[in-house]
Amino acid sequence: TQSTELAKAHYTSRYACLRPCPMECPNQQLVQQLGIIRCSRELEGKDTSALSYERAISVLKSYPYPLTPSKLTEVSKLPGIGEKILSKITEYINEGNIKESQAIAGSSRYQSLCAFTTVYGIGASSARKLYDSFGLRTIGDLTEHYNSLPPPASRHDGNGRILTPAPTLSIKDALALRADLNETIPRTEVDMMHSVVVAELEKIRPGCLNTIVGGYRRGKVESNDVDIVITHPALSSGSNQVMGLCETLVNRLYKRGLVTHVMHLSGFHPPDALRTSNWDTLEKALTVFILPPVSGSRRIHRRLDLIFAAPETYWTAVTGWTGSKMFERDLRLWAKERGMKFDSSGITRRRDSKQYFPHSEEDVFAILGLECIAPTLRNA
Ligand code: TTP
Ligand code: MN
Ligand code: MN
Ligand code: MN
Repeated sequence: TQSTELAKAHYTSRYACLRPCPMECPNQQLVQQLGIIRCSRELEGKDTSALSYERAISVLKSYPYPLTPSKLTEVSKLPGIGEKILSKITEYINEGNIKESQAIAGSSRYQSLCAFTTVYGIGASSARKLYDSFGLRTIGDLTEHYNSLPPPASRHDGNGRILTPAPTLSIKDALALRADLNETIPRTEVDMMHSVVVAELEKIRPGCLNTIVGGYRRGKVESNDVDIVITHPALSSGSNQVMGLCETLVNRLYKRGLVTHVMHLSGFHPPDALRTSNWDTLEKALTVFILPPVSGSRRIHRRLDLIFAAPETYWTAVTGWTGSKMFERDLRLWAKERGMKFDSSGITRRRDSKQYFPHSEEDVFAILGLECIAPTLRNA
């Protein structure tokens, strides 16, 4: 049904979804230094500049050779490498470091804003406000500040209904759990968390299919959270059963003491609650999870994201939640430029709203006219 001519993947592609990119690249140091500038632009609300850096960094991450002076001409022709970023790359090649990156990393404002955004729920603009308007500088200052505020006790929607039995994660809670939530999760523990969740799911609704997605699927040795996409072959998109399943599972995990907080449960929050554009319409729960106690071992709170899809959109959900963020951004852009709409909740042809129901991840790429890139090479 699809044209057999698939766009070929290559490191010079303008689209991240056509650039094979391993987890670690040959120019990791340069990428790290440019990352400091990107991060600073984002913290200062300079979103356009942050995005240019993000794009350039993504292109460099896919560049398969160690950078040397003789490679500069080729690098200057790569997509997204403008004059400004090229001068930083040149500086790095000649000097071994970038002055601006070092200045930023050493500035106390950058250090404070970075520290503030390690608290779940504090983004760049909140961080700036805490720094500029409240004069806060350290995590200690933050703790004092939030302890002096009345507790935000809004567990009800506008109609007085309880949102969920599990409490949401207030900034105060997030501060208390900061050490836990900032600790990365080794693959063996991701596997354990997955087994526990799937065992509970099986008790509610046997026969579900699921995939661990996100950074884990891209090969990350240590993840920041666990993302699982779930479907059931017998649930169709017309019914509300998938949504029911999301809530039932989360409530069960909460009652067992496995989920301690629920930051978002689809259907009860407006879609823009995540403050991300292009977000999908899938049912999902963003939670804090803790493994059952094992005698003698410390229990660490972990972030767990559960995403529920109807069987028809399972493979778009898996593709859309595998990432990376830039890979996903360019999948959407690529699709849009070809008259299609892609997100985790499906593929639609714009002209006649025709929907596609891929039978595999390869099928997702084929429908979009793309060569399929292995998940471990989607780190652009
Ligand atoms: P995350 O769990 O935020 O990121 P990650 O799994 O890639 O890495 P880690 O958790 O270790 O930090 O997001 C999961 C996937 O969801 C991500 O890989 C792509 C998709 N996603 C987007 O497309 N856009 C976004 O803004 C976010 C937050 C996620
Ligand atoms: Mn150029
Ligand atoms: Mn993740
Ligand atoms: Mn996640």
